[in-house]
Amino acid sequence: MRNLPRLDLNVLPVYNMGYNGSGIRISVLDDGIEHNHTDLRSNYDPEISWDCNDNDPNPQPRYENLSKNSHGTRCAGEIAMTANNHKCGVGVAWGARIGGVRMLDGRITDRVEGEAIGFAWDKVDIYSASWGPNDDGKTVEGPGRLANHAFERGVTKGRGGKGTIYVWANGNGGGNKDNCNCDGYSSSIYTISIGSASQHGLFPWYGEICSSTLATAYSSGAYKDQKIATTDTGDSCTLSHTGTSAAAPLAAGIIALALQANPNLTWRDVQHLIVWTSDYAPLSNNPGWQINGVGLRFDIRFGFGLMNAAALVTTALNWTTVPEKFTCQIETVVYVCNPGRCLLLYI
Ligand SMILES: [Ca+2]
Ligand SMILES: [Ca+2]
Ligand SMILES: [Ca+2]
Repeated sequence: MRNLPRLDLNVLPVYNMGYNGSGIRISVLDDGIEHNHTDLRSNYDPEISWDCNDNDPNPQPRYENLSKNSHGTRCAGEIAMTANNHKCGVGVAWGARIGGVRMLDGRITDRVEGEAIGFAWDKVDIYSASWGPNDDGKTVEGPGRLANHAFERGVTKGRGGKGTIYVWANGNGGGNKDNCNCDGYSSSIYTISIGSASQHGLFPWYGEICSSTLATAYSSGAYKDQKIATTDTGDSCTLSHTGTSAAAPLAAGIIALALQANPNLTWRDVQHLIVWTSDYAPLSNNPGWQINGVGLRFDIRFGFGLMNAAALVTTALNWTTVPEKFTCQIETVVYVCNPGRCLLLYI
């Protein structure tokens, strides 16, 4: 393990401060959740769970074979595995309530997305989503009318008006030169777009670049690098959860710790806090970091750096709420010039 950067998201100091996500409700929008899993069942929250694919209240995954449709169960475990029960591991927010919406195991329409993104919006604090448009390097797609409506309702009315938090994986299409700027879910202002870093603090082969990447969490990297340990279907455990799919739920768990510490945080506060407290240092071996206008380091692969739970929670405890979102519109000015004379057009 020599020469490795700091290999954690700095959550242990937060547990010592007494926070474990208790009281926070998180919903994983995915291919289902094995809610009777030994390491999930005590934190499972049926009120915020639903099956959009079969239109019933039970989001249990479909068992065609055990490894298929395990994605949602794996993501849920990272967030809220039970502590000290000799099973699998410990979720980042092991005291939080975890639910799931089964929505990826069928035809994915705007109706399904809108239903999932808005399911139990008056109860859910954080949604975690690790999906998006095809990662083929040639798809430009974003939320449709119903999905957008659900996002907007979440940030304006969710959490008693403070705004629901949407955590989004920024994609695994790096091998196809896919770019998350073309993914309207991860680049939405309403979502917190999370990239990944390998155990060596390097940008993984599957990672996507885009300006909307807000921060980074650890995940798989090159062939021999470690992957993420979590719950798996069939009441089992895995050591091989991979991709940005595995990074975003870690971020969702960290945010749950901050929401418990300071329940007054708005959806915009959470974004600002991540910007100010994420770490450049563990990822500094990657070339390409820039310094932005307020002096923070930023990179289109890692956003503002590796998430730091202790820094996030400590800063959240003494935080002044940022102003509400406002929209600026500027007029585009075009000069049309002929020899000797220019016309000014406002568009
Ligand atoms: Ca079902
Ligand atoms: Ca456990
Ligand atoms: Ca993508």
